[in-house]
Parts: sequence; structure tokens; C-alpha cells
Amino acid sequence: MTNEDYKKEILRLKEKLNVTIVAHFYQKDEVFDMADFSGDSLQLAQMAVQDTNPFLVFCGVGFMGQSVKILSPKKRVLMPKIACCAMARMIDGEHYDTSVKLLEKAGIKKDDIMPITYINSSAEVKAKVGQMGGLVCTSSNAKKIIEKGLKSGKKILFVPDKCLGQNIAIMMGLTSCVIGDGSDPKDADIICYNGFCSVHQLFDVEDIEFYRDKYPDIKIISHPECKPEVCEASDFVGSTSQIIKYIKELPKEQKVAVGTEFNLVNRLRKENTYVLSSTKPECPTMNETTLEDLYNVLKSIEDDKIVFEVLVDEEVAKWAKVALDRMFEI
Ligand code: CIZ
Ligand code: SF4
Repeated sequence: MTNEDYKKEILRLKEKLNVTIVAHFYQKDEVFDMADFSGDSLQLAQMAVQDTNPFLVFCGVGFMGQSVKILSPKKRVLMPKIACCAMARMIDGEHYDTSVKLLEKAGIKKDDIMPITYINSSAEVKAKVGQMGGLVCTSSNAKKIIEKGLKSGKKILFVPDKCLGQNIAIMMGLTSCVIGDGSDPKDADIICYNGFCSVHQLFDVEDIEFYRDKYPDIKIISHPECKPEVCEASDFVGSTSQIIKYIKELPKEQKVAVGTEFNLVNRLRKENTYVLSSTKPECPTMNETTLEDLYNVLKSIEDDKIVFEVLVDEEVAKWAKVALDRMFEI
């Protein structure tokens, strides 16, 4: 089948089966174009809760489908590929427990820790955080959530993205450390787990200098998963939805160089928009989903032989929902 055949079949199946298709901003264009809704992981989870169709097909990575399932347990959530975000895979429940133990060894009591997990984490990690009184954040609301966490008077344990944790600490004038970096975690306001996004690590200060030399008036935009020195040298730092909004409000002739996943940057504005890297910053897992996969998952509903359904253990879902709901309350 050609891509055109797949597109026709996807539209036919979507109508026939009452399925809602959602796609994250980092999905390939041809998959993105098939979606009823697109957005960042938080926007998509919120849309999914309100959607009344019994089936939802989520084109994105595993933790995003899991979040929808946790928030709308009655909905049947399917993913064309169970692709796991590389950063989310850097921490599981055991790594989380070990991190807490390491802090205890360093003299910080468990009761004095306020854990916050970036939404890019497994349901298991979200559940551990929920059980310990903590909450979830996204790149759009991380500052607000950390501010709230600090009001408890406890130390923040921020998992898994050290860059997001460090960037927020810099923005708020706080101290931070990374577990295992040799410093005393007691001296830090925000203690970060040593996880990162391999795609956003591709952006360097040299890339910024290259563009500033070439186009002195250019605006440099980066995602808070980029390294702290990159964010500090940027004109604007924001989540995917914040980046889109920021660029939309700029005059058309304003040149911008953007440090985030390629599919989104490429879609933003064809002229005057540059990718802030000499290497193509494609997320391997986001790019795994193809039109054929989307077609196959829809066909599996039609044939009543469902594949790639997202299921979350009840007890894990219960505590992960506690951590997600605490974020929504703020
Ligand atoms: O939460 C998301 O969708 C991700 C992974 C990034 C962002 O900034 O929106
Ligand atoms: Fe995960 Fe990075 Fe891909 Fe986002 S771009 S899904 S954080 S690996």
C-alpha cells in the first residue's frame, strides 16, 4: 500500500469505528496530519479526558499513552507503536528507591524529601512519587510546581531530567546538584536525578554562536531539556506549546533558530526558521510511528484482534493518578 492508500484507509476506519486519533508535536508530518488533536503530552491528556469516543489512538511515546489511561481508565487507549521515551527509560522504580536511599545515606530523611517527576517518566515512577507525597510536572508548568513543592520546606528530588531541574533552579536563583556528582545534596535546594534527553543534548552554545554571527538579529529559542548553558545563552526557553506560541507572535520576517525536536521545528514556519544544530535532532522513538503502524492498529480494532493496548496495573495507576491530580490542582 502507498501512503495515500494508508491515509484513505485510516480516515475510513476512524469514522467507522468512532476512534479519536491524537498526535504529539514530535510525530512525523504524515502521522501528525491524520490526528484529530495535536499538542504536548499535557494538552493531549486533558483533551483525551474530555473526549467521548471509546477508543483513543495515541501517536507518541509510551508515558503519554499511559498518562491518558491513568486519567481515563475506562477508555481503551492504543498506540501504533509502544515506543518508549529514552529519558523516561533512564529511571524505573528501583532506580527511584536507590536514589531516595542515597539521599538518606547523605543525611536527608525520607520525610524531608518532596519528589517531583517530569511527566516523561513511567507510571511506576509516578506512582512512587505519588506515594511519597509528591507530584508530576511538565515543561510548561515545572517552575510553578517546584515553587509549590518548596513551600513544604522540604528538599526537592527532581526526576528524571537533570537539565529541566537545573534550568528551573537557575531561573529561580536556587542551588541544585545531580545525584552522584560528588557534591553534598544537603547543600542543594533541588536534587536532580542524572537523566537527560539525548535529542536535546545535541544543541550546543557553539550552535548559538554560529547563528548569532551569521544573523545578528536572530532569536534563539530552546527547550528546557537542553543543557543549562544553552538555555542561558537563549532568548527564549519554553515547552513545545510555549515555543509555538512565542514564534506565532513574532513578525514573519524575524529569524529564529530553535533547539527542539526536528519534526516540530520543520513544521513551525518554513522560512526564517532554522534548526539549532548541524545534526538533524530527530527523536528516534517519536519517529518510530508510521502511517502503516497507525493503519494496523485501527485495523486491529475493526478485526476485533486488538494490538498494542496500553494497560496500567490498578495499584500503580491509583498512585500515579494521585501524583498527576496534585499537578492539576495547581
Ligand atoms: O510534555 C511534552 O509534550 C514534551 C515531551 C515536551 C514539551 O515541552 O511539550
Ligand atoms: Fe523523550 Fe527526548 Fe524523545 Fe522527548 S525528544 S520523547 S524527551 S527522547
